[in-house]
Amino acid sequence: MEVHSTSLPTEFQFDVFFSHSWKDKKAVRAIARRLRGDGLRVWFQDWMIKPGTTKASRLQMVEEGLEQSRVLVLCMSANAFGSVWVTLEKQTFRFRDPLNEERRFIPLRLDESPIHDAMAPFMYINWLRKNREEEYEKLREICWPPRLKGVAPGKIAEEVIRLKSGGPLIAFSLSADERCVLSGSEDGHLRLWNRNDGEILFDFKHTDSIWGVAWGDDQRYVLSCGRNEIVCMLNTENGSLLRVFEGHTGPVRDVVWSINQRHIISGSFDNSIRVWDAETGACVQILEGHRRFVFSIAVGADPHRALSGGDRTLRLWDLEKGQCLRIFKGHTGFVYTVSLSSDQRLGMSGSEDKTVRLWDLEAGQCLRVFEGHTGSVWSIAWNVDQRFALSSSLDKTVRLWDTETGHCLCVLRGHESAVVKVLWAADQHHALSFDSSGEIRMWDLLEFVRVDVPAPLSTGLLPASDQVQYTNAKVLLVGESGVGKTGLSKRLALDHWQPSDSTVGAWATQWKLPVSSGDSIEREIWLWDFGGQADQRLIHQLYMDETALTVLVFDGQKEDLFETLGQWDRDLTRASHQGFSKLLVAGRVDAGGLRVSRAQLEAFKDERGYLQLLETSAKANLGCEELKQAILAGIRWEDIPWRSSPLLFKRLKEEIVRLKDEGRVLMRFNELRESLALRLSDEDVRFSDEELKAVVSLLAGPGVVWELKFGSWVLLHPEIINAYAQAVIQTMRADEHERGCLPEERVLSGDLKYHSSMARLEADEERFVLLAMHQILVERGLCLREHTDKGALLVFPSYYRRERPELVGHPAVLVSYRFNGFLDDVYATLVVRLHHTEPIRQDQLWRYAADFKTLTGKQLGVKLTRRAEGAGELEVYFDPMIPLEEKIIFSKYVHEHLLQNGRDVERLRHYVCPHCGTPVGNREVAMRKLEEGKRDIPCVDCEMRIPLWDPLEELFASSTTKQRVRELQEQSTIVLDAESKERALVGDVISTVALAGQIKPRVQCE
Ligand SMILES: Nc1nc2c(ncn2[C@@H]2O[C@H](COP(=O)(O)OP(=O)(O)OP(=O)(O)O)[C@@H](O)[C@H]2O)c(=O)[nH]1
Ligand SMILES: [Mg+2]
Repeated sequence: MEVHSTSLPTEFQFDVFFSHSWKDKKAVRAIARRLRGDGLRVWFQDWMIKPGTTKASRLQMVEEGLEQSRVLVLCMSANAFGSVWVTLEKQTFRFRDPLNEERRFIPLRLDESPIHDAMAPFMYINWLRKNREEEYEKLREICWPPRLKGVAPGKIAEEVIRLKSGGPLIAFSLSADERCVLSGSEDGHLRLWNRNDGEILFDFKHTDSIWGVAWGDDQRYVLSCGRNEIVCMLNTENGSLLRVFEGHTGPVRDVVWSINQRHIISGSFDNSIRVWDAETGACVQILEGHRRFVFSIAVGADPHRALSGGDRTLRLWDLEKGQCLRIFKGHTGFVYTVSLSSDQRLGMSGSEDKTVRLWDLEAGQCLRVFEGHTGSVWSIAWNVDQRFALSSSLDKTVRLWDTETGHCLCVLRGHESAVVKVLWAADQHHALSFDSSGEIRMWDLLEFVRVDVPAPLSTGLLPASDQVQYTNAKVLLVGESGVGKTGLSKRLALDHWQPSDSTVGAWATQWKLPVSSGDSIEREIWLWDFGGQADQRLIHQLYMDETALTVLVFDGQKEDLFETLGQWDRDLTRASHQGFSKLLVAGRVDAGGLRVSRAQLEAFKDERGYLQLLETSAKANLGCEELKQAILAGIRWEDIPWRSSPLLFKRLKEEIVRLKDEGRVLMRFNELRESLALRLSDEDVRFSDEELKAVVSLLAGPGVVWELKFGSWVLLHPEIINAYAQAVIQTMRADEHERGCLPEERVLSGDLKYHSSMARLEADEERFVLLAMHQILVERGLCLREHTDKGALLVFPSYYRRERPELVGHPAVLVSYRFNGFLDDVYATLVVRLHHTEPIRQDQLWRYAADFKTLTGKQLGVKLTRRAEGAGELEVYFDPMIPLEEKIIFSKYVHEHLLQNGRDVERLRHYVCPHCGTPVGNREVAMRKLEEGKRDIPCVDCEMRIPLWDPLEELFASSTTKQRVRELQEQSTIVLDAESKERALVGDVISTVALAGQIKPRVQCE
């Protein structure tokens, strides 16, 4: 908590002065820090007096400090009772003056040395005892200033109300006059409470859990929604049910009123948002786009706009046109809450990933990331002038943020359960927080949100002492194998040359930059060096999100250079969702210069939008400095959000990265904690398990480390998983029949074909990495586990090489899709997921084709064909005897899968003339006509009309089909989750046993 002393109207500038021997500095600093963290203004010599200050001014500063402090804490110890005692004792006089009622004096005993006679009469704080917490409370109570009296120490709460609810409360809303609270509970009670005395005004029992409640402005009507898939409108006078809004096909998570109260907007686990007419109850718009669960909706002054949060994205909607205007990506977990600024230019979101993000809605860009919570963020509230925001979390705290400086102004502690909801009171300086046990707390935040606290300009920020602002940019080095990427990245990050073996997986390191002048935001670069061998490219895509700049390195000696470069350029564009800067770099020029003309390369550079073309040699140190400068200049820092983080988080991150750079691969959480505690012991840095866990998960978001799902392991080098995955693929390729499968036992025991330059881990680490890799492959749906007599087999659909023979029984292609993306992945995951859906049985796998059977034994399937430039076409075919409904559900499932995993998806129906049986030749045109709303087209042969909008299309668009497909999707997700959990359990068991040292390194399969 950062308290700005200048803004406080008290007589004393400091609440407490620490008087101590310099030899006890370290111990005293820890106590001083804690008090400061609790909001007290502390005079501690080390913070107040800079090294190098002359003795005369030092004495004067001490004198002034004593004069301006209310409480003196005298730290007693052997050191203190030694030569400095006279000075220390002298400092106490003005505090011991009985006539001076305002000041207080309290000795604090640091060690067991006998207490000096002069101190004997005084009650003291005993810092020796085991129950130090109690002693700390005492100390804090004494130091607690009158300006905060009447307020529980450390809590700025003025008022606590407990609602007596049977089950946990999930949703809250406050009436406009702030007198009543509406709550929704897990056990289905919608209750209206009198906020003053907690009396229940009405209690309406729903059939299922209530997840969202909203109060109309005129206080006459309230809304509720929940697991039972409906939205209800009730009369607040008698709690009678006025209207039911039906249509969602999944639980409804959130509901809000539009600003003019004419519409109601609800967000559901059926992935859609519905807009309802409040008068008639009719659904006037269905907004689709979220790929999974909608958790939260926010509306502002413009009745046509809404912001929603769900799957890892936020979406901005035009409610009138039913269009998604913008998608915001960045969170690495579900988005549980969203909020709009009053001018509607900014958005804020809180997520499962424990961060709060600030978004520029017009530019579509994330501006800041606020770190500090150690649990999911559930609610966010913005004050009217948009400068301050509150966030509440599962970690039982509320944080107050200054959105301009990024500082966390205070942490409100006191709740004993997850804080579900936080709000500003109408006076804009009180906050109300609601926890799941039914406790409501009201906090006075006036001292933090006073309007006369000047808003610092965003340039020239003053850093708060316990917080940091930083930003990091991801720079990738990519290109063919052997072009000199690793050589260059060593040169860039470590400034030295060292010959290297071919990279297996990827290597990432942090490249620190000096703080640029003008602001206090630390800038850092993460440099990623990817192995260029073909087998690895697939896996690298996992790391390409949020790239700021890519360096495409090439070998100037290569024959078909432009073809290679073109391919890489396309892959890069495909892999990232956002734009990034690009540099084109020739490597190893000392070993031979360019074979093609520079002018040609310049033309390629300009055409494809590369910023610069550079010729380099890491070995001879040629062009490396230029490359460094080009990277620094090429990163668009203004497009990268900056992060505001507790200093503690930052320190922990740095030390974890250091451990990583030192070569640690795998650590148990406890081991990590101890090793960090040891490393940070000199700095007095203390941290809780929750804080460390939060830091680990913040690092796991962008893939810097991974948390294994078993045995509480932290993998410091996630790229090692790629290296092992590559070995799995190589092993499959080595099979002369390329059957696309491997015994699970072989994979888990590491009996694989490894690349010559890959250094395997020690056996006791390797088996956990193998388990984790196996789990990821299964969970991501890249492979199937098939049980056979000889044990489980891992089946990789995209590695089947047997050509499919011509189909018998003439199954007809119903629809095909053109799409872009990582074809192998999209295809493999589709086949695996289909395998896990109930109404379909897998039949045969072929080279890029998979046959399935329906429950009645009819054949259906998919076939992937590669087209030019890395695009693919997927055909969906059916036995003609399969009922239309089943065909549609299956093809819609495929459609949804491609939308979710591929890009530029185009659906092409195969129409056949119902009169003469001639297929429609130009499918693109037919689809375009259909989109334009044309109902039919003429047949080229018999010239009769071929209906475009037929029963099939109707079914395709129907909500029953959608719901059925979603059920199937959930089904496969459940199976995959269960498989993953099962693997995690295996991991846990092995991990526990290994810890007890009871088994030799050998992995059991089942
Ligand atoms: N002559 C010369 N050799 C270099 C230079 N940079 C790297 N090498 C050597 O060339 C070979 C390939 O270089 P790397 O940097 O490992 O190539 P890479 O692009 O990282 O290759 P992958 O990791 O396989 O994708 C290694 O033997 C390096 O030691 C250079 O500037 N000049
Ligand atoms: Mg390399």
